[in-house]
Amino acid sequence: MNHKQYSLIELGWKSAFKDQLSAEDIVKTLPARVTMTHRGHLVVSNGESEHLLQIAEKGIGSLSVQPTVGDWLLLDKETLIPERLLDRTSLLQRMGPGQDVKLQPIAANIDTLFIVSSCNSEFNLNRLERYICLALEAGINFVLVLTKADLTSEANEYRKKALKLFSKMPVVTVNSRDSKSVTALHKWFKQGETVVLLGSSGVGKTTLLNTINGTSTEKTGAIRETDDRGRHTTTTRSLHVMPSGALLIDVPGIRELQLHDCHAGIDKAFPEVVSATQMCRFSDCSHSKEPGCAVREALEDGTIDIRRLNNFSKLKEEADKNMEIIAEKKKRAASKKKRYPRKWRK
Ligand SMILES: Nc1nc2c(ncn2[C@@H]2O[C@H](COP(=O)(O)OP(=O)(O)OP(=O)(O)O)[C@@H](O)[C@H]2O)c(=O)[nH]1
Ligand SMILES: [Mg+2]
Ligand SMILES: [Zn+2]
Repeated sequence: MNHKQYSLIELGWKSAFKDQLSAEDIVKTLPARVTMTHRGHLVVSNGESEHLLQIAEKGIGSLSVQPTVGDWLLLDKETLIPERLLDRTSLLQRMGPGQDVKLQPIAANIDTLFIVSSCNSEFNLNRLERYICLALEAGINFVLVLTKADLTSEANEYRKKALKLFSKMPVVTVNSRDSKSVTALHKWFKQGETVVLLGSSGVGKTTLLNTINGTSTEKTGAIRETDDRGRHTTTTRSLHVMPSGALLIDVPGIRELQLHDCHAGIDKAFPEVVSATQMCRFSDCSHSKEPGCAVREALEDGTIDIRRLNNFSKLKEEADKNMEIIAEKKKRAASKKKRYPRKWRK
């Protein structure tokens, strides 16, 4: 984060957090926001100073959940050890990559999600729908930012395709390197409000951050010309105070956004598919051969698009599978916790 001094309010402190403090908390603890996360450690700030917190053992000490960028922690005034994680106003999470698949927080206490994609071969409707499901599940405002509009004559075509995905989603095309072009995003940058940038590597998240911030402090990286893929230049999650007073979170490019058990978000993202499935004669209709299938009818009359139907089914299956994994992990964690108490070290 920039090395200026800030008030808690400038870091996004709101009554929703303050209301969680008891009289004893006010005397004994300091609220601090997680401004950076990197494998084994976190950086927290109370506006006046920053502290590095290392995770001593694999786990979260006396905190029952893993903190992420944007979280508010109460630190012991004397030792600066985190005592409590304040309830979040919102949380973006996904199923983490790798073999040991588990629920992974991405960012907390977010007001607006900028889904960042580019006007090139990176643009993918199925992938964008994943981000929409995630935002709807988390109950946060979201905007699609299509970058690299300066590198194509077809920016408007990309925009039109994206507008069909979700009727209430604003779609803005920009050149992330140009501050004038980026002014179209300013209306979402309100003082004390937190905006997070999510998208694949190389779409220009850090470039946007630098342009909005009017600096070039954060490292950006060239993409491969052959397939428009980035090189995973950003490796930490970090929160920055913008000149407008808004807080902007940059995260490393996401390789594959695996949805967690977000059935409600998926249903909201595909309203036309859900309403057709509810009209099928049989409640367990597989939409293949059954008589009275409203989904097949809707496909024929064009109310439903086959790509969207297929993506909906795929995401639902994924959410089902991950729901089971999450339940299983919870059970195992509950029994493990009793045996290995976890500790923080300063
Ligand atoms: N012409 C043009 N180039 C852009 C635009 N946005 C980003 N770039 C370039 O694309 C490359 C990747 O940008 P980054 O900002 O590093 O991408 P990122 O999304 O932060 O990538 P990761 O950190 O790997 O997730 C850089 O060379 C940028 O200069 C844009 O709107 N127009
Ligand atoms: Mg980056
Ligand atoms: Zn059916």
